[in-house]
Amino acid sequence: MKDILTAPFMVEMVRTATNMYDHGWDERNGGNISLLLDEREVREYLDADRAIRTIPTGFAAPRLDGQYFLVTGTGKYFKNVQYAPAVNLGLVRLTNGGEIAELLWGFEDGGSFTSEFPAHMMSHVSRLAVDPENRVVMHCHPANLLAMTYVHTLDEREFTRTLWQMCTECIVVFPDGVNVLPWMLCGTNAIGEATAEKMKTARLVVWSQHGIYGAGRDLDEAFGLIETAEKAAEIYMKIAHLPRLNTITDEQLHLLERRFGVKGREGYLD
Ligand code: 2HA
Ligand code: ZN
Repeated sequence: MKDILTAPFMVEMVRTATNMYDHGWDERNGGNISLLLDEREVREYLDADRAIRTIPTGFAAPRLDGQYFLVTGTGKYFKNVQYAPAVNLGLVRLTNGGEIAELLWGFEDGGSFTSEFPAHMMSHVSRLAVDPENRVVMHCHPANLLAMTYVHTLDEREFTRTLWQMCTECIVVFPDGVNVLPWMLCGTNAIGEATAEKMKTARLVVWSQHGIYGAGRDLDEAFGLIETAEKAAEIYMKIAHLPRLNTITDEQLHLLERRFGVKGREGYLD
């Protein structure tokens, strides 16, 4: 059996959590990541038939029955993931239609998966229906996107258009746009269901006055989506209070669509 700490999925997870912390997106215990794994790669590193303990999830997700996830722990600090992965991360397999998580590795201090596990798992279901290659759901608290939800309309078309106008690359990176939830109580099945619904039409979902969710085929894609949206929000927060003399026009956004072979969300460009 190979050492799981050397597994490419583990190395990448630790690097990503560290990088997110270094970006200031995950203060204290803020943020969470879940990474869908292949059974074949998991079995290279552990005996997947021996559960350390079982943890009820509190929701059903039949689509995910038998699936393996590497996930950050509740109350755990991203800052510490690199120093103690086996305490701050856990590897679980969902069984009983998603109602039970079998812990196969990690959470060594008796811990459990993130409080946002419902939002993560329900979002995986939504994204897998759109893109069978989706593997990652990521949540964090980037300051400028949060700030923007205090001063910008939460209308999804307007929110997306503003971000597209802030950096030339935005429409290329997230042509599907950014969906937005109003403030809701976090850690509940209700916000999980609402997030998953929004994940059907975009890989980025803003939680107003809280943070953002990103989804992607790998950790780099999810990270890069959030990174790009956060950069755009930063520029917006630098200029929102100033007279705007120039912008990226819809005509120019159409030029970008053609040049890069992407299509902005239906009805979002004039
Ligand atoms: O504590 O970010 O949304 C982790 C969170 C909750
Ligand atoms: Zn959060």
